[in-house]
Amino acid sequence: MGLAAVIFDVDGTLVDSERDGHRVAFNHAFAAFGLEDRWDEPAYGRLLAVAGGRMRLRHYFLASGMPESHADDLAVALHKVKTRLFRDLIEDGAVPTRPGVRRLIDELDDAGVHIAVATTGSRAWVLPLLEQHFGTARFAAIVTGDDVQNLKPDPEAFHLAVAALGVPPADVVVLEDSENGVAAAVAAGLVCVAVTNDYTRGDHVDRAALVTDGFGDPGIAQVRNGDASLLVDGAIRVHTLRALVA
Ligand code: XBP
Ligand code: MG
Repeated sequence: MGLAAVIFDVDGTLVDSERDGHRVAFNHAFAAFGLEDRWDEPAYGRLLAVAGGRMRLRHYFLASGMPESHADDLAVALHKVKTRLFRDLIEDGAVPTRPGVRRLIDELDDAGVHIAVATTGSRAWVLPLLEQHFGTARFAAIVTGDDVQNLKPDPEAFHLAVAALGVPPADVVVLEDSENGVAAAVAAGLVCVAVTNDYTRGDHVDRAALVTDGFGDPGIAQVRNGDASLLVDGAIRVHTLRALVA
């Protein structure tokens, strides 16, 4: 049938959310708990290998020698505060969309291509973020970290999104930014485009059908892997995604 739907990852793909968003919220949560811990930009980039904010905290506390039961309890409590603080950052306009993604979503809408979301992030902030930038009603399915048993790189979120969309997997393209995300999409049997960012530029994403450093707005998206002729005026457009499932 051709391109029936596009599934977007959120963090690092729809929005530039990690360095100045989640990382800041984690650090404010540490301060709210009276902890001296702070995650600087390089440390947080390494911690991003662990999907899920609560699991990232647990991993960090265990690695610092904290007993498991304390690490579990503190991760749960601190992540609740972090999520509230991240919602505040969203409301303050501190989590912007990536250049070019809004244009692509408008084009997909105009072309009658369904769009969906499959993210590891928490529903408590994903919904207000999508509402703020796009309107949640535009998404035929929204799968979050709260809806799955297994986070990326497990393919569960993409399996749920494809089932909710009700379209053949062969007619779907995924847009992701990270190694975990591309691995999850490929494991779900889906064609994936990787749009890397400052944090994920070094990730192993070459199982994606196309790897670029941005959506191509403004300026030209640099293609790291795949056929650069699929871009339109140096940008990822509907034509690009259609060509990948033709
Ligand atoms: C990226 C993640 C998320 C965020 C933090 O999700 O791994 O955990 O880093 O959000 P995506 P939470 O799949 O959208 O790239 O603290 O809500 O987990
Ligand atoms: Mg991501």
